[in-house]
Amino acid sequence: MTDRVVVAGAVLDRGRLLAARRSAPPELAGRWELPGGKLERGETPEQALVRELREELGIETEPVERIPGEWPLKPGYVLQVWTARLLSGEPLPLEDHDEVRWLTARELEADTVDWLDQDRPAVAEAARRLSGG
Ligand code: 9L3
Ligand code: MG
Repeated sequence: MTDRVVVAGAVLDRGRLLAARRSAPPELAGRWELPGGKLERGETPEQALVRELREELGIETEPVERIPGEWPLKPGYVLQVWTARLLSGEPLPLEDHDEVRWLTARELEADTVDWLDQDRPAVAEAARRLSGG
C-alpha cells in the first residue's frame, strides 16, 4: 500500500513565510502549519496545493519547487511540501484555520509560533531559503 499524500505550501512573499493556525481536529487545534491538504483522485500535488490554498485561505498561488523529503503523518499519510509564490489575494482563515501570520526570517529563527512537529523540517528549509542560505 502506498501512502496517501498530504501537500503543504511554504508560501513566500516579500521576505516572509505564511503560517496558519489549525482550528481542527481538536488534537491539532492551536498548532501552526504550512497550509494544505490531501490530494483528491486524479490531481497532481501542485494542483491539490493550488486548490487547497484557494479553498482554505482565498489566495492564488503558483507552486515553485518541492522541498526535498517526505514526512510521515498519521498512519497511511505522508507530508510533501512545495514552496509557492503568492500571486494574488490576502490570506484569510476561511476553512480549518483561525489565524494566519506572515513570519520574517528573524521571527522564524526565534521560533515565534508552535509548529506541528511534522512541519518543522520543511519550515527550517523554507527559513534557510528566506534568509538566502
Ligand atoms: N497535516 C500536517 N501538516 C500540514 C498539513 C497541511 C496537514 N502542513 C496533517 C494534519 C492532518 C492531515 O495532515 O492530520 C490532513 O490535513 P488536512 O487535510 O486536515 O489539512
Ligand atoms: Mg488543510
